[in-house]
Amino acid sequence: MSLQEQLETLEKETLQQIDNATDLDALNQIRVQTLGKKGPITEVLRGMKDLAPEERPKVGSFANQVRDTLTQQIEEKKAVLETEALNQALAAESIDVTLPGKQIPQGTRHILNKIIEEIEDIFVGMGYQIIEGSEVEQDYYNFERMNIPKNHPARDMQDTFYISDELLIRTHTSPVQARTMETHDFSKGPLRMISPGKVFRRDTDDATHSHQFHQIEGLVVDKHITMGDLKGTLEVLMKKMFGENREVRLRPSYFPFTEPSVEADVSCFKCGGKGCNVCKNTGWIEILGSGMVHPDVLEMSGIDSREYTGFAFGLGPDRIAMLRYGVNDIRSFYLNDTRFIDQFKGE
Ligand code: FA5
Repeated sequence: MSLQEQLETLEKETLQQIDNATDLDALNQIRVQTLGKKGPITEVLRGMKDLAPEERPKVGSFANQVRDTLTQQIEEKKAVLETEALNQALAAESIDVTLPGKQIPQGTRHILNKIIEEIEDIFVGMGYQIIEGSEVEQDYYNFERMNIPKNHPARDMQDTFYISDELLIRTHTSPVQARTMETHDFSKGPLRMISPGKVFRRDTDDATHSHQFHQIEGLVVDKHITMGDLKGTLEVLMKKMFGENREVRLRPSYFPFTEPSVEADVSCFKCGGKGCNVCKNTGWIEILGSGMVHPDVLEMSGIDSREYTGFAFGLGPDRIAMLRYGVNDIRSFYLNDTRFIDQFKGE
């Protein structure tokens, strides 16, 4: 068989093989076998040296033509196979947009944080500053500056966790009173602040007591501050929290750092004062402790108690949340059970 005939046969057979190739691997193999360095075309071109000189250009150009045809056919077939492979992959990965999506669980703000923020907003609207106190506090600020010296019986009600003899985790937010009073510059205006935060006590946990809970301290000091200012302020707070018809009642009480001291009650938001299970049939709900800042507390902070007076209060947002949402166990707030927390998502 002449070289020319060999090439013609090769072309025919290879075109057939290309046509039959069903995947890219097979096609690549044909390419390497036919057009590669050890392939038949290279072989033919090598054998040209044995041809008569006048035959060489003819056979040479024919060999090149065959190589070009095969290369082009392989490229075209490759494009076809690639498109097929892509279509197959797309079909296999097709997405059913009508299937329901995967729900990614979304967190929510804790209801206690929401209550605290709501109370903060009310007081910011009345020109109060929000002060952040420290959960680790000195015995001196937590007790002594609040008129509760060492061995004072009032310490019994607020036992806590001590870090050292002089350092403890605070039992109430009242030490923030002393800290803000001693730094406030009265030439810039009255002192009006609230301070929310965590407090800790050696209380036995039950439905209404937790060893860790929240308080919001409130303090106003200026010239001519009276109990009337205290009552009016608490009324604004209660009406905003529990509805416009709420009334506030003050009852005598005792705190070492206020004189006089009062417990503030709000008229029951459920029965309006007639008596029900929320107010234990009294018509009133006890909401916070407060009073006029004791002159000794003012003096210990370097404030002249003959010129300045003030009121202070401390409320428990945990108890307010319990009342408002009918939660009957304070411990539910601290269990990290998302089924409980999620109930307040819309609030
Ligand atoms: C005080 O802690 C005073 N520092 C409040 C105060 C501030 C009075 C400024 C006068 C002037 P008392 O111990 O009553 O007071 O606590 C205040 C509020 O904290 C209570 O009304 C209650 O709502 C909440 N509370 C007290 N103990 C617990 C507890 N174990 N668990 C949950 N809430 C509590």
